[in-house]
Amino acid sequence: MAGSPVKLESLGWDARWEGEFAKFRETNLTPARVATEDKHHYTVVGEPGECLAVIAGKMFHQRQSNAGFPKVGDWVAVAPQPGESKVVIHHVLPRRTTVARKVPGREVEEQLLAVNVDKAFVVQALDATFNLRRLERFLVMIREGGAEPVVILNKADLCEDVDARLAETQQAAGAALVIVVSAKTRLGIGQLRERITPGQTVVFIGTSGVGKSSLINRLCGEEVQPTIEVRASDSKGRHSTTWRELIPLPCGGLVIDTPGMREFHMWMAGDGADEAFPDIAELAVRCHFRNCSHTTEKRCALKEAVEAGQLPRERVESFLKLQRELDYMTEERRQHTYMARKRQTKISQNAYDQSRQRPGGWEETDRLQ
Ligand SMILES: Nc1nc2c(ncn2[C@@H]2O[C@H](COP(=O)(O)OP(=O)(O)OP(=O)(O)O)[C@@H](O)[C@H]2O)c(=O)[nH]1
Ligand SMILES: [Mg+2]
Ligand SMILES: [Zn+2]
Repeated sequence: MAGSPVKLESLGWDARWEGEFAKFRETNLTPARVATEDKHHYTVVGEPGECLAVIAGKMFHQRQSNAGFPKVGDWVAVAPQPGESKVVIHHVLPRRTTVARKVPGREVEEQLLAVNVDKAFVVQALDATFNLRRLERFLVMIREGGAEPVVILNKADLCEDVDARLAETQQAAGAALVIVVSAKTRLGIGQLRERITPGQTVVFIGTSGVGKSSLINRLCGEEVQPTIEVRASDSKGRHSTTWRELIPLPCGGLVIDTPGMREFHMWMAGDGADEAFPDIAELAVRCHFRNCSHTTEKRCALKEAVEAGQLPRERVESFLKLQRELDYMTEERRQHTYMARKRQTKISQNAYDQSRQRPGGWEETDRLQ
């Protein structure tokens, strides 16, 4: 590795990571964190500094899915290659948190946007693109993966009624903190900085043009990330950030910039929806029927709250829509795993048959799996 020496603690390393890494130390591997990824080419940063990295052939073949590849934010075990400046990644430490979505298009596969982040800053712009329903989707996604969401309302300079927007957002955000900022006037930047303590990792997510990179530049005190002017006509930006990258802040802490997302589908299904909608989860236990679908049933606490004006109708609709999507994904994924297992069994069976006919046949078929 090359560059100036870096303390692992400043990258988020702690006693728990050290404990998990102990077995790799015995085999002379060293820890490093993935800073950038680009089609299986990586930069990692560890004690000696930053360097290029490739993944070990064995790891390439043994992974179960794309999620098995190292991602920005991962802690990995690396080995130097004699006579080369690149290192080889041999293992990825188990992830503490993930931020994931379903890959765009029809495939049922998870796409990891960032891993091992303590917090996720969900950025929305206080302009024509402001959308509470979209915010709710992001919050569900983050809660599912275990990171703490913080809602950032940027471009306050463009908004006439910040207080009203803040109140609406606070209701949609549940327990998540909401911070109003402007990358342009620097309003609230200090508050943002205070939320990122040394050793912590924060990912910025949100649609293209909301100002993620502009805010990161403000936090860094210099232009480290490129930004592009948005079209005034529809407030939409062209994508200016094209990769994910782990960036150290001068005041300690690390941020991950991500490209804006156009398409966003739920991936995991767990308690994320309930956690992102605590007001609804709390009310729903009062429905008369335990398995109330909150649509046609009588004595539904959600419907009553909407009628009494205590809960916005759109919020309930948004919750039900997300719930349906999550249920659908769970079912799709169940089918997907079932099919994959079936294929696997078939391959093993063929391999077994062949190995009986041909001595030493296992070696060749091992590669198939
Ligand atoms: N008026 C105003 N404009 C802002 C503010 N923050 C960012 N912008 C502008 O919004 C545009 C998009 O900003 P970026 O930081 O590139 O947005 P991004 O979220 O990183 O976009 P992608 O990288 O495409 O996902 C740029 O023209 C910025 O100058 C703000 O607080 N107020
Ligand atoms: Mg950007
Ligand atoms: Zn109900």
